[in-house]
Amino acid sequence: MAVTLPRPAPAAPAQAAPEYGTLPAYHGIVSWLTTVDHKRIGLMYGVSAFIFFIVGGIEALMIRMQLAVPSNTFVSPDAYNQLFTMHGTTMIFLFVMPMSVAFFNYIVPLQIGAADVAFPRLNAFSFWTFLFGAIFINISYFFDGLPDAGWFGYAPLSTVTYSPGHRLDFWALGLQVLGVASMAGAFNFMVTIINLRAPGMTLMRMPIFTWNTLITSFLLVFAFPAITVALILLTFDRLFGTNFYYAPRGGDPLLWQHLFWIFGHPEVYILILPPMGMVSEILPVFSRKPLFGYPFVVYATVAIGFIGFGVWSHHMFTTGLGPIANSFFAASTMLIAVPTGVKVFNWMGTMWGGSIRFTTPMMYAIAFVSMFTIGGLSGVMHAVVPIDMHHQDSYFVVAHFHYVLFGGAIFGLIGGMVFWWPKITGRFMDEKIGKWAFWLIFAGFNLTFGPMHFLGVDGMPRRIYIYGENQGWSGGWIYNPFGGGWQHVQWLGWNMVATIGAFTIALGVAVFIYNIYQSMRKPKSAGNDPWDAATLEWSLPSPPPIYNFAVPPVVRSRDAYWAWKRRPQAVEAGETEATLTIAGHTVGHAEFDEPVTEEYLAQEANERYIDPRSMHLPNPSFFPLVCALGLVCLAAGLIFGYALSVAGVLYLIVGIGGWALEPAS
Ligand code: HEM
Ligand SMILES: [Cu+2]
Repeated sequence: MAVTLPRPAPAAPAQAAPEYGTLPAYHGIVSWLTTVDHKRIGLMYGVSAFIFFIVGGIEALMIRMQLAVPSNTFVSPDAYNQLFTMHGTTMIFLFVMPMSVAFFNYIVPLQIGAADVAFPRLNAFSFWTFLFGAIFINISYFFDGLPDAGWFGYAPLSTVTYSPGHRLDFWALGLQVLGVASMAGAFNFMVTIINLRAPGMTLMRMPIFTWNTLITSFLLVFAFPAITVALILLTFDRLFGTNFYYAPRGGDPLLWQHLFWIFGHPEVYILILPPMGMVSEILPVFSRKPLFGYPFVVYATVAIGFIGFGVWSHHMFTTGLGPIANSFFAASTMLIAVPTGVKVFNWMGTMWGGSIRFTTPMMYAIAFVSMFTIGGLSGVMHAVVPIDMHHQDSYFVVAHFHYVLFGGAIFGLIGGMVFWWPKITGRFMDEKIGKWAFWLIFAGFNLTFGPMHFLGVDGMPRRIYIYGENQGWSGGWIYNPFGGGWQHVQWLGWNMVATIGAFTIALGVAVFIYNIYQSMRKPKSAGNDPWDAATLEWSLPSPPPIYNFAVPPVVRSRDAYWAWKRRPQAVEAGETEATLTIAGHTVGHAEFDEPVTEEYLAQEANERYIDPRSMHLPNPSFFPLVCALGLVCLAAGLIFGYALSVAGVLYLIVGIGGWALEPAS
């Protein structure tokens, strides 16, 4: 029978974390260096990624400063190459990916009712390896200058012939180190999600963000080997005199493009699936309706994961692959738009007929759906080969991928930050300041990247540092009320508009950061479940205790926590199987006659803190940090001298040995 509830169950009262919230083993900074707690690792990922967001953003602002007006001399051509290369590399590998991993870490174990990830020390190793790899790429600034061959490092630009010095060595080796971090993390989350789910949480009862994490992990594991091979060959070409990529000596630059894009296209799904998962959590909560067509969203995501490996050559239509290959990749690319479109309709179906609350996270989620759709549509345009011949390397492409990466990924990630902020910090962000930040970022985003569509079809190529007055990418009319009337000025034009937009985004991000700052000064008053949310992490105190769940949660339906909050009514109804509904929409089915009923009800214990000393927890460890250091020294030695590599190997031996021999708990 159906049990309909007019209002959600009341949130549990706010409760301050008691003194024993942390374990005694280490204190202060050492406790962070040795932590294996997935929540702390998630926080460290999040903070580092956000810092790199600011770095990548400053690089973007410098690019836009240079391009604001024709014949500008704000930066040199060499600096410009470094700026766009490091802007792309930073945003992709050092911001969007690790920020998603921050949420995998913090949220996924809580969503599936686990005590931690499957391999807590491996998780710490992933983080330190990421951090050291990220710093390694950036310190090239102090030696030879920053990498400058574009984020996809095309050969032969990346060969020693065109890029002597060590810039590209820092880039290739640094990405290699980051790859190790990604692979270790991906295996960890695959094992965690497959093995550590709470009793009763079948795959089709799994929260949708966890589903996206699982699929993203598979994509990482299958995509990264391709770039690993590509980078090994590049490093051998550059350091050991082999010749894989340099055509005049018989190498094949197209080999690089194939290897890179076999990784690169799945990579764009690695970037977008986690934010899609976040949006798929946010929309139901603030529409007070379960995700519309949950199985279709899951299957569509799986389908995207598979087809994503069969479209890579759409980045290479202009390389002369021939009509057969071009037709195949055009068709496969258009095919992938189908499951993507399915998801867009599911998100709209979720909002349809819901009682929508326009909170800040919801605004970002709606912005995600609409802006991502614009970017997706221009993507389908590139799939048409003769059209792509014109788009290739123009600002139309820059507009396209920023609509998916910024309008999609970034809006999803910021929405996720605001959504889970009360869970992670116990505090609220201010809604009013949050809306100011949202509208500034949203308006700035469209001002920046909308005009790039026009510049692109007007023929403005990407990766140019300068353009002339007479090329048609500048110049506009302005009205002077003090005489002269309408006047034509050279400094005005779509490029100037884009630059003003970029600074508007920066202002919005500054307001967002202020919101974080003022929120951290407020008391922890968020309570366990401020949004009346659907998944298990919201059953815990905010911030969650170090051990996560006092009793293992028992899952009886999809949207487990929504169902659990409605259990008294379902039990009262005296039925063995109840259909739980919110605002007329089915949340889940709960079978209350199973022998675990007692345990199901015992979950109340999870709403409070208990003494963590009564819980079994993994020990902190120094060895993940030691191993990560060893790995980065090994890589750095190829540039700075082999003695450093030898030291790195010794570190690794000590690290792995100690890791193997120390007691895990
Ligand atoms: C603050 C907002 C941003 C602005 C103003 C901005 C601006 C730009 C501009 C003007 C370019 C083209 C440079 C050129 O071709 O000469 C560019 C390239 C690029 N951007 Fe952004 N961007 C922003 C945010 C992002 C984000 C959030 C991402 C990814 C998540 C991203 C990823 C990229 C990539 C991959 C490239 C290509 C780099 C290359 O050609 O090697 N950008 N950006
Ligand atoms: Cu692609």
